[in-house]
Amino acid sequence: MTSDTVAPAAAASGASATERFFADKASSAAATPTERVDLLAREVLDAVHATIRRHKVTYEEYNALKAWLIGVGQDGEWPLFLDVWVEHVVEQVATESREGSKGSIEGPYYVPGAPEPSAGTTLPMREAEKGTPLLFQGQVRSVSGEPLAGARVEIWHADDDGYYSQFAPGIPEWNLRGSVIADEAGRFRIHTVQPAPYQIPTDGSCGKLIAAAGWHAWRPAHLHMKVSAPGHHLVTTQLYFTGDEHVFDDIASAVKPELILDPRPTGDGAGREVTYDFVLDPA
Ligand code: MBD
Ligand code: FE
Repeated sequence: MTSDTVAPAAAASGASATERFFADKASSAAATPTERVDLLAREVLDAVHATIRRHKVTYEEYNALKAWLIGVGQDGEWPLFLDVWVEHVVEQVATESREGSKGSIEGPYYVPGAPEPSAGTTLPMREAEKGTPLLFQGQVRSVSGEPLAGARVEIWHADDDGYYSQFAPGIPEWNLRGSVIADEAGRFRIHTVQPAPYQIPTDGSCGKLIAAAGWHAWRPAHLHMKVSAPGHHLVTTQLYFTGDEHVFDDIASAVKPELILDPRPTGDGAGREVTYDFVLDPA
């Protein structure tokens, strides 16, 4: 990724997520058994057919759908579409028997292999990174209460303009991304900046759907996290901020009450700090 000065273009973020998906995850698709594909494909199609009958869908509407579906692929926005409107239910089903910390969707903008921050536990950021400084700290424990020494806390989030590094142009490669190792007591401290509320790209096909349906494109400001330790289930989650206009009105339906932070001003008044502990289920 070049670090030029082009203004970030939102639709490019959706398309970059397609390349990212193929690089990391697409290969796992081949293993789905025939009976399972038959069952799931038939039920989804049955639901589509039932909707067409119930609402007497016209040829005009059918062709509008066709054009839109073709456009989603052309724009590279399938990962964006699926993660915004479908993933939250997959996440709910995948984690329903967990006792530890609540998870949330991964979304399209995770990149594996973020560096362990060199400047102590300050995330990589630009010299004049905009936004309120935020100290995020806590402890990683097992459901049994035992601290998990050396747990890995991965974090990635948007900048103060709502853009993610590696998905919007002009941002240094690992900006606001890091992988922090907890200490002997399972504790971690991460210095970053408060992310801004995030508007999903409005200039591609997902934006067209939002406009055509009269919806809004906003997600509340959020920190993405992956927390892991040997012998435990990895937790993928997101943390939000109390008072955010969209905290109960997330376009991606990915907020849970347990995931809302309430940071307080730091002693010097320059920033905010918050403590949040993670609890991992044994594998
Ligand atoms: C995001 O930043 C995000 O977290 C999700 C789930 C979808 C689109 C953009
Ligand atoms: Fe996000």
